[in-house]
Amino acid sequence: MPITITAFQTSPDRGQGQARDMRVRWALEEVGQPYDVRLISFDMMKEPAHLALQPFGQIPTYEDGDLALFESGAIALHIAERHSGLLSDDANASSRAIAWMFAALSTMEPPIIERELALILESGQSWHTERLPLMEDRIRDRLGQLSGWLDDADWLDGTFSVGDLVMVGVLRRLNGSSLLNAFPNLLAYVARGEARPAFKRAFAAQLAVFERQSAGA
Ligand code: GTB
Repeated sequence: MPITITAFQTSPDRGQGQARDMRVRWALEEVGQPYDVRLISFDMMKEPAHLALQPFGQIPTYEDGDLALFESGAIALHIAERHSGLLSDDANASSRAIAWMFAALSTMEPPIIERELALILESGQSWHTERLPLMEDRIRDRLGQLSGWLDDADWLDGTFSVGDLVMVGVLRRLNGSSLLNAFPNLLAYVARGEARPAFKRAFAAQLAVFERQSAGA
């Protein structure tokens, strides 16, 4: 049985690759592992069969033989640990790459998601216009720190790693906002990630789901 992941049956972002199956697809493409995708609806995500795989009723999940995983970061790390290409053979470099993966998920992503949720769910609130700039300042602070670290390097710690893969995925959540524009090196960093053949294959695969849907297939 091939590796099987889950993804949205109906892509809410119209194929922009913003859902978290994208980082799992990208990691699998980087290490050259074929995979199947089980597309599921929002209703299916809340059914017992899916909740047994993902306790919060979300995508993505990952199944390989008798192993079932949830949480895109844990899945990306598992793929990186089992296959070569996303972690260095040097133990210290590998640990630093994992630190960057955690930095992406627990330092960079939360304020970005908080802003997204505020835009979607709180725009009607009286305090929204006051709160939004505060949230954006918090994101800018983090982007400034990250930009300072990256400087003119291609990747966060030497060669491309799972840390970069997850970080680029997180920064892509800012596409459509102007927040990255003040940081040309981060714009170039995201573009470098998106230029990788494995990213392109992953992106095309999830876009194809949207295009099939739109064509009514
Ligand atoms: N921490 C988990 C992980 O990293 O795996 C979070 C998983 C998660 O948030 N999954 C979302 C989900 O299943 C999809 S990715 N949501 C359904 C639910 O909770 O009921 C988040 C997402 C959704 C939509 C867009 N978009 O339209 O642009 C972007 C990202």
